[in-house]
Amino acid sequence: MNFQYIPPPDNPELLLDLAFKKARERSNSKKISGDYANKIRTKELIKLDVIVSTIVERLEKTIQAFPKTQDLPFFYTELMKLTLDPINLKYAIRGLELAKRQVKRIHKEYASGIATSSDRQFIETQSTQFYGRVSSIIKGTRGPLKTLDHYRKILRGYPDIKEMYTFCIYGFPNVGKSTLLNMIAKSKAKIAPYAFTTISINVGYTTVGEKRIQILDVPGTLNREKQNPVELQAELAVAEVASSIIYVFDLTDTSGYSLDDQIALYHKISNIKKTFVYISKKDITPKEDLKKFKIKHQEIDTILAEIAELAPLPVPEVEEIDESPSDDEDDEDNDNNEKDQSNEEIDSDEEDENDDNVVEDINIKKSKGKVTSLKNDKASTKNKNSSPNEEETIEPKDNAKKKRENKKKSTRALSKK
Ligand SMILES: Nc1nc2c(ncn2[C@@H]2O[C@H](COP(=O)(O)OP(=O)(O)OP(=O)(O)O)[C@@H](O)[C@H]2O)c(=O)[nH]1
Ligand SMILES: [Mg+2]
Repeated sequence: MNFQYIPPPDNPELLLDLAFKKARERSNSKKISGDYANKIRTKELIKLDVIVSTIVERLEKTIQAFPKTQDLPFFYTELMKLTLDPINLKYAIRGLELAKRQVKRIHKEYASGIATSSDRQFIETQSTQFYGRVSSIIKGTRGPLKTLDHYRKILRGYPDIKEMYTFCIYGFPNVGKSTLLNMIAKSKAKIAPYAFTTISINVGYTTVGEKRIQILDVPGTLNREKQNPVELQAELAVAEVASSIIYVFDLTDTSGYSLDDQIALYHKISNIKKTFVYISKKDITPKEDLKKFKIKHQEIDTILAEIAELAPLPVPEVEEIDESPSDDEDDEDNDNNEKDQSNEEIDSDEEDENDDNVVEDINIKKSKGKVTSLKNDKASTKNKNSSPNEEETIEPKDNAKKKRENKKKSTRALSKK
């Protein structure tokens, strides 16, 4: 799931400028026949139409660019609770929706008055009033648009987690987790000699033999009851995404965390997920400290080889047998599409009779969600695919059909994410 490409929301003044400019250009480019009153009326109606359609289109684009929390996988909704205020995000979107509906409603009101008038002065007064009201509605979206721009920047930092075998590099802050990620994945995560250099989840990839593996480098975790939202991102990644853990021990005193604390956290995590132990900073670790360390640990290549054993083989590309879906199947799909469409939100002008100036009054509410503890090993079972039958090259027709149906289902599921 990629949040990188949410465009910056419009600035209200620039949006108004754009809409008014387009309206002028469109009305000037139209050749209008008839008497003077008809010319003025038609020109003004064109302007009103263009202003409304431009504004509605741009607001809608911004609204659609933001993820709908109800459509997101659990991991991302929880990540949102830790990194931003989802209720506030909802209110900002609601602000734009209200503005959109208000603009549509006043357009209806003014356009019908202008369309039935032949009085030039009346038409011009109505148009001026319309421009004024539209301007104040759009200026009222300044708050929501600012909020959305702020959240857009946070969302851009979210990891693009793919559906594949994943392990998580976990441990205390400053022990060398990001250094290890960079070494394995040839990535460029920020590294620095202080705690909490990493405050969001970094993702990298590596290939071991035929196996492609996703790696998460998470913020450091202190072994304490009440964790802050940055630490809780690590817990969330472990609980919801990782199938196994590489726990990083720093036996030097450079990280600033005692070995006893690191051991206590290791016992906690290894009770939850399959955990491999890696010792960082060996180049500056006294040999006697290495000898004294009794917890089973391995070199990174050995760990990766063992992790690769756990990862499923890549699913081979299956050549589709050309078997067009039956009419019944087509009908069923069409029915579903129709049902989906009928569930779409329909803008209702009636429900917004008293919406004027509501945008300005939106009271931004705060609500902080929490991930309070590590969850059970859901992800490890979720991520384990059974190995494909390598000998099976040509499938019986029934299998091919089933496979196609499954593929359809999984595509639908993924496209939901
Ligand atoms: N000498 C030596 N220094 C290392 C090694 N691995 C990491 N470091 C140093 O340890 C410091 C912390 O490294 P990071 O990789 O940022 O540690 P981290 O665990 O990701 O830290 P947080 O993101 O704050 O949790 C940096 O100054 C690194 O250069 C190593 O193998 N040898
Ligand atoms: Mg780091």
